[in-house]
Amino acid sequence: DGQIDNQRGALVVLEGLDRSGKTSQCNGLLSFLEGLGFSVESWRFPDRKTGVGEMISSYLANKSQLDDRAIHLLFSANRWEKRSLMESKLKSGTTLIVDRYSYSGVAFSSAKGLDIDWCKAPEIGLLAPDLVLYLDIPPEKAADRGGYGVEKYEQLEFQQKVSQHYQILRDDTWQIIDACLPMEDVEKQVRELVLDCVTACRNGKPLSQLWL
Ligand code: 2DT
Repeated sequence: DGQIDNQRGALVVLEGLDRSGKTSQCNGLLSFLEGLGFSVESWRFPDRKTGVGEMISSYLANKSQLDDRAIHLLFSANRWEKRSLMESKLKSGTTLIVDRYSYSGVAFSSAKGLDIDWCKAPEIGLLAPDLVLYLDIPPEKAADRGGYGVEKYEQLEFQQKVSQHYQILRDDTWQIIDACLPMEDVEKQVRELVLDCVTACRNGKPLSQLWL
């Protein structure tokens, strides 16, 4: 029936500091939802495979230097270049599980000292997530989890700033999950919240846009 054709997928974003467990939860969610028979894809930002993504990747690996505002706009452009595909996937009924999104964009750049409204501006009009799962972990604990890698932002002091800036971005699409709990408990909460969200989207919750 026509109702079924109109059922859209959900846009679910996972956010949190480095080593908060986002990537593991994204992978877990993907197989969980696939197992239930949903159409689902797992995405991540930055998407390092595009031309813009290659520039971002080189910056993060400290192989190139860019002005703070220039790299901010590249991260944003990297989302814009995926926007129409994102919209068509959602409208055709595919749920997207996205590892980092505009909140990372604003939290990381404003943690460098850039004005928060300036940081938000280029994100305006991107698709708004239906649900943001924030995996909450104290920066010191995240650092203890096997340490950081060698990329640009992977230092405790900077992560502490990012953590503070994330808090400013919380809105009613956010659910804060204690990422220090055992992984199975985190996973259980994540699954329940995502199932509710997927159901709401199938029942006609409209897609909306960020920060308008
Ligand atoms: P991963 O380690 O998750 O690949 O992230 N970042 C990310 C930004 O500064 N702005 C953004 O818009 C996004 C999506 C967070 C790579 C690093 O890039 C940062 C960590």
